[in-house]
Amino acid sequence: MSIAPSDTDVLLVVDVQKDFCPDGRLAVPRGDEVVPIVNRLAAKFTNVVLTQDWHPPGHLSFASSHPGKQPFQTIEVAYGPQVLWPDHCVQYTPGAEFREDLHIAHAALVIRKGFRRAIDSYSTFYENDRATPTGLAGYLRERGLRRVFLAGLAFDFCVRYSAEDAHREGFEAIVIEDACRGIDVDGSVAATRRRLAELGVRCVGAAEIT
Ligand code: VGL
Ligand code: ZN
Repeated sequence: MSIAPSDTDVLLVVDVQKDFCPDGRLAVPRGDEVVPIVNRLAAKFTNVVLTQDWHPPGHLSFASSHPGKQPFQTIEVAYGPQVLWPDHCVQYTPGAEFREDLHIAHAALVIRKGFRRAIDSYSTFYENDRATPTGLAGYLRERGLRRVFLAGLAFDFCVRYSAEDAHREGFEAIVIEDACRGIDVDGSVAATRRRLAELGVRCVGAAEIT
């Protein structure tokens, strides 16, 4: 099937930051491969929004903030289970920057997330407490954007939860799966595919976007 993006579509480019690419502090395997794919896709969209993981030092999602805990363990926090990560995307550090080869001059908005010390944020719509909005839904509505295409890092965390929330907020969500790469903690990639299928969120290939 081929899909031609219209003026009411938006490409949401999730967390294409140095720390999520090889040599970064939370490197997603082959994360750098999404950059040229996303650059090519973005040229087909009038509307592009970028997201940026943006944590203060000592963030609650960092294993280093919990003595005795290791990265990739899960703990209970006030809003439920939270996976612990290596320190990553710390505000103003080089790892928090977008990849230098990401070239999307017409990206209109950057949504930063995860900057409250005690709340992590995977979704670009709501933080992990599921109650604190980022404002993205309001932006999309005011601009009349109704269909959200998602690409970037990581497939099984920030892309997944952003797609789920886009759907929950009444937008049509479409994940461009080969323009994403996953971390895969405890089967999280397979769980993502199952959940998106359950919700009826389509996964397509970049070649289908014309
Ligand atoms: C992400 C884990 C922690 C992501 C962000 O962008 O998918 N994953 N912070
Ligand atoms: Zn993070």
